[in-house]
Amino acid sequence: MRLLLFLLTLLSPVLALAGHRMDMDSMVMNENPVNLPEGCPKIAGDKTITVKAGRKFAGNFPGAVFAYDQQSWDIPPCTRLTIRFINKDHIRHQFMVHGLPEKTYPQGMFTIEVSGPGEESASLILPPSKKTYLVHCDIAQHTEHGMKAQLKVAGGDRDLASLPGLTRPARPDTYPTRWTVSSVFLLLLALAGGGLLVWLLRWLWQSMISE
Ligand SMILES: [Cu+2]
Repeated sequence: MRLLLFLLTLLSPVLALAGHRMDMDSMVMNENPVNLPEGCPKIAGDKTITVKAGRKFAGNFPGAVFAYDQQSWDIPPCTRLTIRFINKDHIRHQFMVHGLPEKTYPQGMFTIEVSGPGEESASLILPPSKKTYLVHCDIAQHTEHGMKAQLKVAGGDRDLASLPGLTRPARPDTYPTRWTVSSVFLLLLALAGGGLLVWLLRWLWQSMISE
């Protein structure tokens, strides 16, 4: 028994370290540094980008809570792109790309996820044609709150909407007045009330000066 306790004491720093490693856990889905997407005769080149994610990058954008440190990247076709994804927050964030060719990327997706703070790197080979891919964090409400970007290949085929600091929302956030029977009634009531008040004040004023 004593020997066991002694061994456990010796092992405790190792166990603590192992626990710490589990704190910062990360996940990569559909990494692809080798398979050429259809239409790419060879890997055109290698490129690495560093993407930071967290609350602190939302500061410049009104209404945003989370953001990446950059909202748009433009990469040549058939490039092997390595993404170094750094999560600065103490919660989970993702770098998720959509719309990739499904033959090479199941469900057209590529994802790096980090429960932060921490970082993870992974590579993918980009397709050959001019297209804009959606990049976002799929954790509930993170996209709506600003964690949205675009990855353009060969200049892209468009700009996505609602990119913090870059593009306008697809649907403007307006609050039009809807006229219903009850809203018209309330408006008339308010007008009548206002008229009554003015009449009452005039009556009071006149009765005061006539005294
Ligand atoms: Cu997130």
